[in-house]
Amino acid sequence: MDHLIYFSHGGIKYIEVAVSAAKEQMDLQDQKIGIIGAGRTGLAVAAFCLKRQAQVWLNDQRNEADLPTEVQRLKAQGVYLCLGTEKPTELNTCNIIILSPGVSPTNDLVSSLRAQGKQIWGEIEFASQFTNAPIVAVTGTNGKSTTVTFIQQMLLDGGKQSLLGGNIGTPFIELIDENDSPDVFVLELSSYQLETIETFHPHIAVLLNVSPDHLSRHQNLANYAAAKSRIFLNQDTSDWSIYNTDDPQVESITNSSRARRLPFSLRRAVSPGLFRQKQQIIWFHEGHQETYDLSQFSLVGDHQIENTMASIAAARLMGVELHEVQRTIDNFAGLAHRFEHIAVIRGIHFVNDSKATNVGAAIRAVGGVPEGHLILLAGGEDKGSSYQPLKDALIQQNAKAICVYGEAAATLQETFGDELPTFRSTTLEEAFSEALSRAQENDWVVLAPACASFDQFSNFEHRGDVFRQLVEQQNMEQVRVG
Ligand code: UMA
Ligand code: ADP
Repeated sequence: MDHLIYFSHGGIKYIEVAVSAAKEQMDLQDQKIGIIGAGRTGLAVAAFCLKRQAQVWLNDQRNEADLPTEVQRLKAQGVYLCLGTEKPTELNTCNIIILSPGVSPTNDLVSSLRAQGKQIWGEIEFASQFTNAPIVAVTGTNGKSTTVTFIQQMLLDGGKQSLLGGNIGTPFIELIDENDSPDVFVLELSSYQLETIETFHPHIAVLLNVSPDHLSRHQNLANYAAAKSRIFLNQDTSDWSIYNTDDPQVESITNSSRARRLPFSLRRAVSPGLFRQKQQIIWFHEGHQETYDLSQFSLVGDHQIENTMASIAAARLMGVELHEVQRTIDNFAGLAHRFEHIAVIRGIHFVNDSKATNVGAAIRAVGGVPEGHLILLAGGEDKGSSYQPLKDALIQQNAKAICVYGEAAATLQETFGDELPTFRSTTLEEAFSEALSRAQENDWVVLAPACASFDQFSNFEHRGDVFRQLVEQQNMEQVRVG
């Protein structure tokens, strides 16, 4: 950063990042740019490059008929299509290649282009070349979307002009307008996106947690954690690394950061750092203390306190006033499909946690329910990690029933069946009926699948919506929650 403005509020000094000197931006005019992946990212990159008079080739493994209709509009505007994995020879003529996050940088096509000496860029790295605005970046296996949304809301409530994007849905490149820079970008970053960054430099980087996920892409936990650690790669002593000190993987990754380290903990009082004390969050910072009240906070679960601590630190370090942060905490409603308490019907609670697409998130859901009352719906597309830690959590919770379904059903039944009451179905609908037939007053029927949704649904939102419909179809007296 080129210069920083210091100001003081309530005894604690905060930094506000001033606009740094203009980066020398890449000139795309007449550049030959190849884009791999014609999903949300690829289409946004193509539109961005086209607007800057580049020649654009768009590659996808899918056939033209299967691609989004937006592709036809781009084609009409001059984007060339070169489809298939076998013979996209047109990419050989490009000097810059940009990868969508879902494209592995080590696949055969990318490897062959790299061997030809092409410049290979990930979309986040590429987009970051076109802006000087400060960036708050958040990664972790779970909690990213909730945390970036929370931070964004705090910034907006604090009067900061901020834009939200990345893995949460809007590609970073789509947020870039060289003529209108926001005060701050808030970016959710996946391991796929971080894997290909080289100079990307967030002023504030948040690492929430690391547990096994996406192992089919990264092969093992060490590679996955290494991809996550890149969020700190280019930070320096003027930056901040906010991290969960309770998570040993996170703690060891963050040791390598050159930025100022700001831990948060649920388990102990950290100083400097943030921690929970009864119904409050305390922040010790440079010899001073701030206190945040949680009595109006509506989200359920310890993990939401972790997300809140990270969000408070990020927003305050970006200059939002304490009382504005407190107001956001009091009003934040969270996101759909994340431990969403849908209804209580005849005393039975129904929770939609469809976004619990991995074992780590499902364990948090299990921990959010009264002991002895959990009926879990789990299953879907297997992601290659062990279900044993979930089994341990279910045993500890004395779970009443586990209703498994989908592609992973056999593996789940094999893991749980010897020690837990496990019932196997084919579809979510059948598993739901199974769950209902066992549920009694004060029980909690929780959809926390620990798996991806793609075997039976278009995405986790679709799966959560189907679950909600199943709940709503119950011909019972409903008492709405909240
Ligand atoms: N494709 C290829 N070759 C490949 C792989 C994919 O041609 O080797 C093509 C597919 O046929 C498809 C296109 O690439 O047409 C899809 O590209 P993509 O998978 O990168 O997806 P996008 O639509 O560009 O969305 C991506 C993120 N997707 C993934 O990382 C898989 C979105 O995160 C993100 O919201 C979006 O960019 C904007 O930044 C989604 C996701 O599931 C929600 N993320 C994973 C997660 O959260 O667990 C990491
Ligand atoms: P992400 O964007 O990382 O997938 P979300 O905020 O969408 O994160 O939440 C995904 C899942 O993880 C949900 O099941 C949610 O209840 C759970 N979750 C949210 N925050 C955390 C956290 N800090 N630790 C563990 N699980 C979490």
